[in-house]
Amino acid sequence: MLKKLLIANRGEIAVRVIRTAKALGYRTVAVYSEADANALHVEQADEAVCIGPAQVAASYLNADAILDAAKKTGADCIHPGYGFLSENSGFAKAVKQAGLTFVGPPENAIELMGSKRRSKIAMQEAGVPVVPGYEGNNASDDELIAAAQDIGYPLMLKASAGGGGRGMRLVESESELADNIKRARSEAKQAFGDDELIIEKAVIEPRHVEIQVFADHHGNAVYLGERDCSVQRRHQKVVEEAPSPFVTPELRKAMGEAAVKAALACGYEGAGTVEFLVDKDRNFYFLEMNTRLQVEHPVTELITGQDLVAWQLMVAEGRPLPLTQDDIQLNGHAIEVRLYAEDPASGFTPQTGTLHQFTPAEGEGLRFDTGVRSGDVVSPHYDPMLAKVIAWGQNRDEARRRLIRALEDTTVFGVTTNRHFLSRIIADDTFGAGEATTAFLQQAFKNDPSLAPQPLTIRELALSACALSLGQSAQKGWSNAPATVMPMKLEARDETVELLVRHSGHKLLVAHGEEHYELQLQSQEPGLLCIIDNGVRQRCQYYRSGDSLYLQAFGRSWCVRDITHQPAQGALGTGSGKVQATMDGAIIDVLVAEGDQVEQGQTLVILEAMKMEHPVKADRRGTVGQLLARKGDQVKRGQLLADVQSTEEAAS
Ligand code: MV4
Repeated sequence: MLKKLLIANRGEIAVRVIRTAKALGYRTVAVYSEADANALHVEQADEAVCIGPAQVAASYLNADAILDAAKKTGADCIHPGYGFLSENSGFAKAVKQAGLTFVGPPENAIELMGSKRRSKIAMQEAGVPVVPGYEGNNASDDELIAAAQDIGYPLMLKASAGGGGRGMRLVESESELADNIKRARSEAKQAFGDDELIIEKAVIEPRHVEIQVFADHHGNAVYLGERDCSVQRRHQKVVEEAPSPFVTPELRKAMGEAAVKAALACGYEGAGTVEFLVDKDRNFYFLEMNTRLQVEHPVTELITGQDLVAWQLMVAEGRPLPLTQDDIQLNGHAIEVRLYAEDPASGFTPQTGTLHQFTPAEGEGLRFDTGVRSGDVVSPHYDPMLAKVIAWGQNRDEARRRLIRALEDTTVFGVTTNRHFLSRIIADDTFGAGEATTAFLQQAFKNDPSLAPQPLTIRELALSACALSLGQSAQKGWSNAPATVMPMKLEARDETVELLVRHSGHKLLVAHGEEHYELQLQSQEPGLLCIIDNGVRQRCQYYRSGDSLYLQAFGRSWCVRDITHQPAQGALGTGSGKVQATMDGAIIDVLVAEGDQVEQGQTLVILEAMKMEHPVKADRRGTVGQLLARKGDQVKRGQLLADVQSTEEAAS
């Protein structure tokens, strides 16, 4: 009997494995790097061992340190999670040699599946459909060129040691072949230390459909349906769902049986995933087999009602699979998205920083798998995935609706995330119709607004001003004192916006150039405002950290910085001296005369617009040269009102 499980991983997958292991009565051991000392997976494990510094090569990839930790704690089995050492046959072997149980397949299955060429030959022999191509042993350039003649174009050159899209090249015509072979070889050598290449016919706009398989020590193997992971960006999965909207019951059975054949052919044990490409005519082709539990396993769990980590542990214990193929029923639909700290509006650059607040949404059919909580720091050392957000529904649209709500209602303050990009994909019509292929993000979705910076709307600006002005007053709400106009300067992304804010009673009127917006405050509590917006009660969550304000409302989230009290321009704080009307209105007072000395920020004239009084101020210190504004004048936005000359200018 196994008693103590060491999890050789971090983040959400470590937390996920610990959850089931504890529930089944195992003691759990976490390993962690110095950067992860306070991480959730460390907190949740019964025991934890530091295995080295932040760099993965020195910690999570350090097999010796992990085996030492197992020895020190008396762990009798090791779960590798995904990534890191999970598909390293040498590690699986070392675990066994140390007298421990590896919760994963035998090392020779890992090794076979690590070679595209050898696995493809093995699958072909087992009767699993593969993409037609050429898999010569260490084929020379001439052999590859000759083979390409028979295969035809377009074709794919793939590094035998590659995987997940690395070391792969599409070749459209014969004239491009020789050059591509050269480049592919040098890339493969660089990336994998092995320049062996194979050729395949290119499948056009394929879908990525993978089958979850399980095998035990007693010769049993089953499939637990498929997952459709066609929505990918640069070979990173973005959306995963089960079942696939493209797979018919007949196709499911054919692919499932092929995947089981694949598992049996390589003496597989435990959890595995057989990846296939599916073309528009529903032909399917073996691509590769992942010899680990996958990131996207939760969608399979939600539609089968099974705990795949529990199955892995049963298999590791030498027990038979808990269900036969006929017992495995699929129920409903599940969709998972990967919530990342990254900015889709600037090329998906990873974001780092403190996660001031992270509160997963709650609701029927929702599951969050996460390794972080409020207050954690998203560091540059590791993958910036914050959580997997998974929704189950009776049908696909119910799962979609629930997932969109979950994304919109999850509070994330502190780092920019891809949540809006994700909810736009799930809501998209092409995706909704089940028509997304691996080309979806590059084609139908490539001009989506979530992929470009969007200026804040006047409504978002008004709400920002509302939250900021509440933060400043000590009492609840605004006073009933006569209306005052406050200028406010906000920085959002790269833009700076100047607002005029007036509140009276519970009303707030915000002007930005010619736009204006009215909001009414209904109630407030820390971090939450209830407002009436155009007659509709809405909620807004916010978090203030220094002069940064994070907000979330209307299904969006954004951040502004209050720079009202910072010097206008640069350290010297000097503007051009050309003082203009900030909006269309009437001059109701002129407070200075030509020749007056004025300070930067001194009010020169009062402009009335939208029933509010707006002070128009000098943007530098100096002498009022021309004064063009006269009491009673109607002025247009941008109209020159006064010219403040710097003292040096006036002297010359
Ligand atoms: C292909 C292909 C078309 N034809 N092979 C990319 C990841 C790697 N596992 C295999 N990949 C592909 N192999 C042939 N013969 C197209 C892809 C491919 C792809 C596959 C799955 C998911 C997303 C993809 C995105 C671009 C290309």
